[in-house]
Amino acid sequence: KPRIFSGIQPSGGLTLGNYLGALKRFVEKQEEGIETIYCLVDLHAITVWQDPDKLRDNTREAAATFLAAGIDPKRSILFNQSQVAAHAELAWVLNCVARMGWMNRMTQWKDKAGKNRENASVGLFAYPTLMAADILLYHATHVPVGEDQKQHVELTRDIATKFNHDYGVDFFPLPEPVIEGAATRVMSLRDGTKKMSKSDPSDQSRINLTDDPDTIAQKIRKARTDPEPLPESLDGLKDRPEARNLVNIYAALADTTPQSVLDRFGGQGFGVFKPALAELVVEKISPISAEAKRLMADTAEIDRILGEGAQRAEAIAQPILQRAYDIVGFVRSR
Ligand code: AQP
Repeated sequence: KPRIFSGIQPSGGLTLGNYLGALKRFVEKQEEGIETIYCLVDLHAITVWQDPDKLRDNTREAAATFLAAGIDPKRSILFNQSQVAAHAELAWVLNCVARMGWMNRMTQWKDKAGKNRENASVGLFAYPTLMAADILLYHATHVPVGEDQKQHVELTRDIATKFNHDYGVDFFPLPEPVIEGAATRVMSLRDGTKKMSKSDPSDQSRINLTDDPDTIAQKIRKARTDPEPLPESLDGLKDRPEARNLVNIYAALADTTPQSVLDRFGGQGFGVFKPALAELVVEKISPISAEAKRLMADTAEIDRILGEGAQRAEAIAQPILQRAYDIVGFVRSR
């Protein structure tokens, strides 16, 4: 039976990239009636230092945004990772299964640690084994993610395979990454070769789900582009990463294909396309941010929803963790 698990780090406010690559699709999966488990991965967030008050705020704000975007806490399980200790516990076991060489090849590790690896946290290095634990703890079959997380889901499959092999069991199913839609990798508005990221120092590089309509319009107006009009066909976007990014964003928000965006706007300049895109972004994002703001007025209710989600997650995770402990050979006397 398919079961979906995915997560987002509350390491800042959510961006349009998180929305199109992840959250929008989380809602679609829920609507398809699949069992869905969504996690605000606060243990992952602290792999890079977070101000504690901001982390709390960001976690609640992310939860409010999920709810505002259409995640129904009755049909999906929504919780924050640190409330279910089994994530950290299984991650330890998987740290002992994964190999240094595998982890060293992770591009996110290389990008985030940068040149100064000696000074990166051990947690940042171990990020992918914690992610493998998140997924395997629920025997999840499908993991909707943006393009950037594909490598981590593939590593999860390698870890599951090695665990099964090392212990001679057929215990962890191999999860599939699900990377769908027109905007699986939304790029920075300032640099079409860099992904849009909530931790980019430049606020102009991204659209935050909490930006007001004027800010959204201003950021899109100022987004870097080239002087050419939009082409008639996709081929014409090949060496134009900034133009391609804006077309993909439009297509994803309008639930259509990049080609049909070009059918409509091909031959027109950015003077026409950018205002149309800004209007569409505002139309799709503003109701979510308004509703999230309204929900944030009652943080006790948000905390209650996360607590209830954590209890339901725990009920699935505990038996799987206990079984993994048995397989590994830990004595269980209570
Ligand atoms: N630019 C993006 N385009 C499409 N999908 C994206 N995702 C993130 N950025 C884009 C997807 O959002 C989900 C949650 O990501 P995350 O918060 O766990 O971490 P991340 O991938 O490292 O995202 P950020 O925004 O860049 O966070 P920071 O800056 O804190 O590292 C994932 O499914 C991801 O693919």
